[in-house]
Amino acid sequence: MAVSATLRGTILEIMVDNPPVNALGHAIRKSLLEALEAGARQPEVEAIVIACAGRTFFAGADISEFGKPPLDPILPDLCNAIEALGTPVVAAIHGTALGGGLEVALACHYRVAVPSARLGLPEVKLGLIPGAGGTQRLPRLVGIAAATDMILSGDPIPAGKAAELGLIDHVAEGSLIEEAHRWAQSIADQRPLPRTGERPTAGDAAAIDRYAQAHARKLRGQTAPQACFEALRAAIDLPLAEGLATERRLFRQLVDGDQSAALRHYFFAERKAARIDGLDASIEPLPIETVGVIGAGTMGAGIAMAFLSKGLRVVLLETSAEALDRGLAHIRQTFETGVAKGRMVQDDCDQALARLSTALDYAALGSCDLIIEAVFELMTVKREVFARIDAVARPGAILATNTSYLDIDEIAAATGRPEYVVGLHFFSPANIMKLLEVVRATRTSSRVLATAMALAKRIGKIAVVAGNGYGFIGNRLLARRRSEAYELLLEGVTPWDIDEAHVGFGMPMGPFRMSDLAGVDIGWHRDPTRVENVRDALCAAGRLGQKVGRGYYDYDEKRQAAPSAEALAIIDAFARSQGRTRRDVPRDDILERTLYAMVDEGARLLGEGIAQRASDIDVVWVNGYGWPSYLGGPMHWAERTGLARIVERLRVHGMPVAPLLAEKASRGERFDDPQAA
Ligand code: T1G
Repeated sequence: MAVSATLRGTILEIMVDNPPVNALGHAIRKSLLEALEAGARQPEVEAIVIACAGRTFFAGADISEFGKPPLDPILPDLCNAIEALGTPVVAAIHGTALGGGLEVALACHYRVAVPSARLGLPEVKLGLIPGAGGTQRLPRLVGIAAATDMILSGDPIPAGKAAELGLIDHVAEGSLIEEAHRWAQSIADQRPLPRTGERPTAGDAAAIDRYAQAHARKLRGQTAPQACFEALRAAIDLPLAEGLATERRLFRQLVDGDQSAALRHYFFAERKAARIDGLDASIEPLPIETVGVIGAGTMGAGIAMAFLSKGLRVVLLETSAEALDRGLAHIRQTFETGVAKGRMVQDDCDQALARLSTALDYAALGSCDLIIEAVFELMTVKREVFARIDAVARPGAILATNTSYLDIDEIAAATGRPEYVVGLHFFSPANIMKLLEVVRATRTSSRVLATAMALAKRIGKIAVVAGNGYGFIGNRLLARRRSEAYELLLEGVTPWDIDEAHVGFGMPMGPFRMSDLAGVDIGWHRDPTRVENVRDALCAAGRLGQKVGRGYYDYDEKRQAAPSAEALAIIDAFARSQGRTRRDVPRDDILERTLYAMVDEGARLLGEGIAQRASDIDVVWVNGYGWPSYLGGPMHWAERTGLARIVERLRVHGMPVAPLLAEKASRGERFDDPQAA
């Protein structure tokens, strides 16, 4: 029984068991309401406790039900029914009471939670607002300021903070169920039952305005946050019933909109990425406790921190004591800043540093379970390092490369154990960025691959499997966008026009500001006499990017960017040297030429089997490159734009169309639809 009711003395205990997260799907809502109403009719029942089995209290509505016709009882009605019951109801909270789960708890008359519980309204992360009373009941319980923070950030708060705010009535230090029952017994005859409290006062609206102003940039382009603000204002201006009606109207608008569809797509895409098609799920990952990191530069230090902060031991190897000292200083400084900013507790910082050892001799890596290199991106260097790793690594150790685009088969061939070689492409800063491309080379064994995926989850990374092709997934689309952007430069479009078009689309920055930030000279052959493209021309003129104060843009001492007349002159001169004529390019064409090219490249990745599924490509570009999550990722966005339209526009621009893209477009199919026979 997913919902069972058991009378213990005069307390009716309703236990919900709907793995994996007790989502409030239709069947649960129906059974829960029936059990509550039946319990309230029993004269011997003095109070009711609602609890959940498994790892968590209700973690929200069932997201997979959105986009389908709502089935009664809808969650708002269930919550209103709970609040209106004549019998007191106590919510017993553990795990993560999120979204509709917290809204059910808010409708209960009392809330008891264990110290480790977390409570939140993450709907805004799905392009929604709390749609079952949260925008009206939470402000009445904890005040507008705290409610605004919770609803607009979507981040959960710990039980202790919830108790301070009055969101929960009692923190259960012992058995949750027993203490919930004791609480229920203690309030069973208290009347009147606590109802949703007083409306916040009009003066509280200032807290909403303050939040909106402080987060304007982060919330730009998104519809749900604006709806959250409107619903919170309704909590101040309107009686509860009218406020709930406003919330319902706003929720319905959002749930039928593109942005929520994109964010819900992304929610499931991120979880689907963890699955490797065709890999036996029963494979036991290899044990990984000590990791060798070769290279203590920005990348190596970041990778070391990614493992250290999650409890693993690290042996950090460099070629000189000075390089090691620099790496250690970077790691220590980063952890201590984390402590100062409250992101890390001192004890964890101390323990992480205690798990770090350093070495100058490869022999020190002999006991490592996994060894990863983050050395210079040159094949000869990588192969030499791998040969040295192979000579000292213990049998069964995994040998990983952090290369961002080199051929991993060629690197693996430098060892006698290619089946233990895998790509772990971290994104800088590796201790912060959640994306990890796990690259399976031709000989990588299934167990090594399964181990890499399990390790990624353990260190809190979002792993996406890629095949061993140039640029894997993320950088392959980046390279295609960059080549189209270069073409536009040669036709007379300025770098700033291209960047502005991308920022207007929702990207955090455009391709040329990004190039200046990363370094225009990444991958440059360093021969100023060899000018084969715009990038070479800029590098030859010493315009290497923000780090030298000039690239595509000029930078002042505060690193503020300004369009550069000199850079434009260099671009124009190179274009003329190529016999290119300038022409007016409509603004819409800028995005079509660059973004549709990325979609075309994504289709090629699918056709070549480099990406398992289109949604994986979305996860990579949302997480690693800043594609707006409320647009779902390039492939989801392409499907919503219309694949046939994209094919037609690519052809108008005289650009190539991948066979898979043309085929899906002609059949009216989505990329991940099963391959038609
Ligand atoms: N609905 C449906 N499936 C869900 C789900 C949900 N709410 N939450 C998780 N799952 C699935 C997930 O897809 C995965 O499936 C499995 O459960 C384990 O999840 C009206 C409108 C609870 C913190 O946004 O944040 O209520 O891949 O891998 O890392 O106002 O899941 O195994 O097949 O993430 O331990 C609001 C979303 C909904 C919470 C657990 N609630 N979930 O994390 O496991 S909208 C949320 C999470 C709403 C009301 C509104 C996390 C978690 P599979 P997992 P985890």
